Amino acid sequence: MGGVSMEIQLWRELLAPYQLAVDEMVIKFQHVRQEHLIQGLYSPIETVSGRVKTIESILEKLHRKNISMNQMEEKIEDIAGIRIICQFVEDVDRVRELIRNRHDMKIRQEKDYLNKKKESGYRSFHLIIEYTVETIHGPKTIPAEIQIRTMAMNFWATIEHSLQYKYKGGIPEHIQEKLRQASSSVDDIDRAMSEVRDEILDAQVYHINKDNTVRDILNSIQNLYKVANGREVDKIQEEFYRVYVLDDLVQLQHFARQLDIISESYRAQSL
Ligand code: 0O2
Repeated sequence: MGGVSMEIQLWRELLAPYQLAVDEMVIKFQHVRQEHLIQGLYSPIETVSGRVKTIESILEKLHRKNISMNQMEEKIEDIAGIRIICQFVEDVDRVRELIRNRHDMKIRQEKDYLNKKKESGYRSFHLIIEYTVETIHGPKTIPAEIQIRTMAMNFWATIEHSLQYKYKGGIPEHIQEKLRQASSSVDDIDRAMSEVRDEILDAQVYHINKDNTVRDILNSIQNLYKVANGREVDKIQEEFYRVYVLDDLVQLQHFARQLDIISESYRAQSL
């Protein structure tokens, strides 16, 4: 193997466990969201994403912080990065609590840029955690950075990050000032949204429950077609549409229970 491709191969090997950690954690947090929805609960997690820091960005950070290559794995804690986006500021604490209660992630450090925003106007809550992956050489514990922020904060951070890229860290002062103003507008939006959070939560929980109930009903009807008389199931289907258009969750849930009883009786007959 030549020098350059050898180096790339080494990087690839070095970063592999970090990629595994990112993939696993993204799946795990997506399932936290799923679990809430399946149980008809509001999820404090809206979306999850993850990335392994690029080699270029790692090298830049080593240089900026005067860290040697062999200290990299120990000193650079955001090679594996997870981003959790919430709808409301209040959800950030709930996600922290969820993480604190897990046994597969150990919190090493918390950085509260949520209550103490950075000079730039950046707001987010960061957790540095330790996470163990199983590799072909055995278990490996690595640090990872979890950023938790609202959709509005993420909007700001995404745009500001691309400007940092454009100006290579030297964003002109008048643009920095605009960004700080925009950051306080983001705070206003988050505050305004928090004031209607209860209303929004009610509406969302209603929809989650309605979706779950409708899905259950349609599943039962489909199963009934296999065991019951077709005309009878057609009638049940019509009755379902009648209840469905009433747009009343209590009636829908009542219908679902009735349907359960019918399905149960067919199951008993078939035994
Ligand atoms: P990437 O991969 O491009 O996002 P550092 O700020 O890196 O010198 P530290 O202590 O390592 O210091 O980390 P810190 O301050 O907790 O933040 C690390 C990450 O938070 C950054 O990663 C950004 O993703 C995000 N971040 C921090 N400050 C800002 C900011 O002012 N604006 C935006 N948009 N994001 C910020 P990197 O290293 O930039 O890498």
